[in-house]
Amino acid sequence: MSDNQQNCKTIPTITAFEHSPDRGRGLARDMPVRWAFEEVGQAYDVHLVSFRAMKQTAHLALQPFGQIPTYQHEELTLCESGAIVLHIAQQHSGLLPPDTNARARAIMWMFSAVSTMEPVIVQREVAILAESDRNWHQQRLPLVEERIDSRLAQLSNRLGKADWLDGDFSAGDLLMIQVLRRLKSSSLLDNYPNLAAYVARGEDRPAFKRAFDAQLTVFNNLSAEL
Ligand code: GTB
Repeated sequence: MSDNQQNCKTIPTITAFEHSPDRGRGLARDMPVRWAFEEVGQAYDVHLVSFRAMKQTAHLALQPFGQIPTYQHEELTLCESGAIVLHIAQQHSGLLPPDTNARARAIMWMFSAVSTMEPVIVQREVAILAESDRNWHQQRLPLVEERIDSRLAQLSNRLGKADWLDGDFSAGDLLMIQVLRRLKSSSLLDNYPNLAAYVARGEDRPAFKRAFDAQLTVFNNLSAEL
């Protein structure tokens, strides 16, 4: 192997929407992965995929559910944005604390984001995007929003006046903030100024801004082509 080959490190490749339905608002799940890469200073490539390609054999081999994002680096292929963020956080310093117990708690918050907060928030999106023509929609939406509100109240109580959920900013905050960002087009965060400020603090991080700009560039380039 030449010196050149030895020094040549490969970089991970992720997949993202070619045409993101969020129109560059950074709500699709490549966003937390991009953000994690930016936080730890890891360069990455992005392979853009169409909705059609996501359902075809080549992509299904990477992501059995036909979704984005995926992660590929050397021998490793991953899907699930939470698992990808965890892998990045474990490979680099900066997103998980070195202390064993603090690290376990940061990982706990990652799970809280994707398994306790996100499902109720996704239910609201499903209600609005896929169920608005059902005759029970007007009854269901307030119920879904009450469930979200209850989770927000609990999270708000726990966060209190702290900047982050447990000490320094961690991958737990990254995923939690990304999940809460999905409520920004609603008024649901208005009753919880500490959560709104928490989201704003996350969005103010230089790494968030770089990740956001990168995904926005995909949308802007697409718009320029049309
Ligand atoms: N649990 C998986 C993960 O975390 O990686 C979920 C992945 C997922 O839902 N991916 C979506 C997808 O590929 C994109 S992010 N959907 C295509 C399909 O299922 O056919 C979800 C998303 C889409 C659009 C918006 N938006 O427009 O605001 C926000 C979030």
